[in-house]
Amino acid sequence: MWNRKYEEMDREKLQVLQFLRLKQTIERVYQLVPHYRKSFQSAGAEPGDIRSLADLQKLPFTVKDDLRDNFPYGLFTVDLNEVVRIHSSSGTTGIPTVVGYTRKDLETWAELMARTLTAGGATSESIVHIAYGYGLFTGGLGVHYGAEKIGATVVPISGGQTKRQVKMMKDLGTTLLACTPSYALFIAETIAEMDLRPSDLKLCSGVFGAEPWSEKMRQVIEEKLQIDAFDIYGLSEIIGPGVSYECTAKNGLHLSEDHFIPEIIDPSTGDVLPEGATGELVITTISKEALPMIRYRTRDITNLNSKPCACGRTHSRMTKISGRSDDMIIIRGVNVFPSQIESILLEMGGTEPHYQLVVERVGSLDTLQVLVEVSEQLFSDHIRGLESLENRIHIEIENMLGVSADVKLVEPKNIPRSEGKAQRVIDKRSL
Ligand code: DLL
Repeated sequence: MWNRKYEEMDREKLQVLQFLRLKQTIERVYQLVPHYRKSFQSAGAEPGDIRSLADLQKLPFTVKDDLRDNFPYGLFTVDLNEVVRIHSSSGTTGIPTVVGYTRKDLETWAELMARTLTAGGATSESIVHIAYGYGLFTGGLGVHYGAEKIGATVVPISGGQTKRQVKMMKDLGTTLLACTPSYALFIAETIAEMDLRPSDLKLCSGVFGAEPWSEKMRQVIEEKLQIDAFDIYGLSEIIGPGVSYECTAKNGLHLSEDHFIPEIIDPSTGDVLPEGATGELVITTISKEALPMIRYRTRDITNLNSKPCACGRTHSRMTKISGRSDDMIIIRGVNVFPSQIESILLEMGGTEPHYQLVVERVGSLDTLQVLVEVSEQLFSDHIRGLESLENRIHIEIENMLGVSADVKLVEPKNIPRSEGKAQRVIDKRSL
């Protein structure tokens, strides 16, 4: 564990700390950010009304559009001369949003990433290969500063040139890989293409995140790379990676509650749900300086559990993100998350973890096409085998999710590979 004092803090003490930090944060945004003052006032709330952690519910939510409306610096609580770094959220639509960090924010972020990487097996002896993109995306630099804080040896390779990446990992004796889960698979394929085996490398573990991935996908990655794969979660608006991370129990991601207060809400009504219920994760930052966030709606779907964990950490665990409320595809009224289809595809056998969902509207009817790659071996077998697999997947999706999908098996290596976040859904309805 990187920081026993905080990671194992008694929950009662933790709540006292949270309340103190929350009060300071609320005063700060109320005094310094016109947007928050206005939104608190229209909700009829003042900082003095927050007398317990539960009172947080009296405050309004913050959403992505608030960042856009106040672009670029409108929600910052410090002068620009105190801001030492800018990152940007990876959203591809609409006006971009930027986030800022003071020097202290960068220290907090490095601390959180040191916890994350330590939980994922890193020590000062590790050689950490960072294939998350460097730049405005928070993945590369976020992991970078955490790994340096631990004293690990950092290889800041960023994404791309996958064969060169494999060669570097082999030559340098890399022990820990950090990238998106889809890129980890691409790296695994490339290792095989280069006629290498996982045992030719010294990789022991990997910290993967920035996109949803199923439990089944973890098994595939662990098997193909012969490593322990850990899920790490975060978002730029809150700090970047380092918001929550898996420990060796691999039974939920510990959310650093000494810096963030999580809530789960019903995404349609905004009501706060009881512990254990699945809904949208809302986060309030309680230590950030440049850009504190009050009740930020992440759009990510998960649930929380504050029961003790086998690892000794006391911070609540969130289950793996099942999807984003805005990534959820609604096919003829049925809500479908790409990760549900991913699980079905990987359960089947004969398919590879490379797939795409194409949604179209024909007349007034939504159609869902599932494109999935088959394994080399199956592809070279009899054509009838392919047809029967298509049928079985079709039936399974219909049984499990209640939607009928047109399943199309495609040749190995025909679905585009990604070096960052994979694009799983192509929704032609909104084009
Ligand atoms: O993706 C930060 C990050 C970098 C996290 C590297 C982990 C590793 P954004 O680009 O702002 O930040 O995207 C944030 O990505 O709201 C989720 O929808 C999704 N996401 C991030 N981590 C996970 C994960 C980074 N482990 C958005 N599982 C979030 C599922 C994830 N989704």
